[in-house]
Amino acid sequence: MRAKARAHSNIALIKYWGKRDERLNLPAVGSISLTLSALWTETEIEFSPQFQTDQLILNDKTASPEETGRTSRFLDVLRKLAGINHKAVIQSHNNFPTAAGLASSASGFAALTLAAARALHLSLSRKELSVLARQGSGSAARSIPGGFVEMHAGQSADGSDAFAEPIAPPAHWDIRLLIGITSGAAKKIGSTAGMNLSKTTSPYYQAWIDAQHADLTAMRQAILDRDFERLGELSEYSCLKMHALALSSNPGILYWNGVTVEAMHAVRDLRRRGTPAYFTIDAGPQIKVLCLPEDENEVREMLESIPGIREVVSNKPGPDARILEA
Ligand code: 2P0
Repeated sequence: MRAKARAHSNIALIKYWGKRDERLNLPAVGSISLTLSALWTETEIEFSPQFQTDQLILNDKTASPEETGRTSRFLDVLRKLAGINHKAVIQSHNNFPTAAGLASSASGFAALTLAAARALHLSLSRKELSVLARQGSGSAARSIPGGFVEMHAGQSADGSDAFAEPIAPPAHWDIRLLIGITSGAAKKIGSTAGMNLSKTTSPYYQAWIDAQHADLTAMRQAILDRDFERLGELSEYSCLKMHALALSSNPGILYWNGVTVEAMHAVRDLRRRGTPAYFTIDAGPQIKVLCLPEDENEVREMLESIPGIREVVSNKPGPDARILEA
């Protein structure tokens, strides 16, 4: 009972921030993301009656009890579905720094969902896989499909309608997303804790929820129309609103470092000089820049010229999560 899967990370263009149910990890808002070509997780899992406990090995090191516990609780959901109680050994590799705002939980839980479902001989639709991945991590639901993806917040109490599906496949539109790495350190406050703090303390939380529908509708259309300026403007707008929510929590949550802020200004300077480039930032200090293929070199040079940017990773729209071995 063994399988190996690869899932690519994703970056939200219209952000998810806030949960309507913590136990089932149901998002309070829908979101729209781009699956990334260059960042992925490969996960191999084996279930066996011989294993006494679940064992998680992350990038060749035994994971912390917290990480192993979260993975174990997630596997319990799949074990229950399959009617199998075997423990598992999980080996997972990211080709990028873990937990620094590069959505390792997105690709990680998506790859784990796919590999574990196959190893347990569960026959599931892409929708069912996305519903399951969500229970590991909200953004993981969006890493089951490739290309341009929409996550539905859903309305049901059981979460069966809170899943992600493609808006358009990777070949629909060649846009680029460059990631400027400003720090390799783990983030200080995780997304789940940050979202809960915003929900319970930010005076702007309800306004954020109320405005999301319009942003999702506009972004869906921008993607279908291949309107890059619109996609970029909406991405920057949603990103800054999400960070305004984090900043207005009590105590305020600040995910940026100085380099992040320098880079935001540099992207806007480039735009003033005529190059359509737009930033987005997640729950960490990395800067992500959206641009068209013909402007990729210019954007890369701009990012590399900012002191404190250690590395720039270029992405195109990435593929669906898939089984590598079974
Ligand atoms: C997003 N983020 O839409 C938002 C924007 C980060 C900033 O989803 O608690 O790891 O596991 O559901 O998915 C990152 O949070 O959070 C995230 P949980 P997740 O990409």
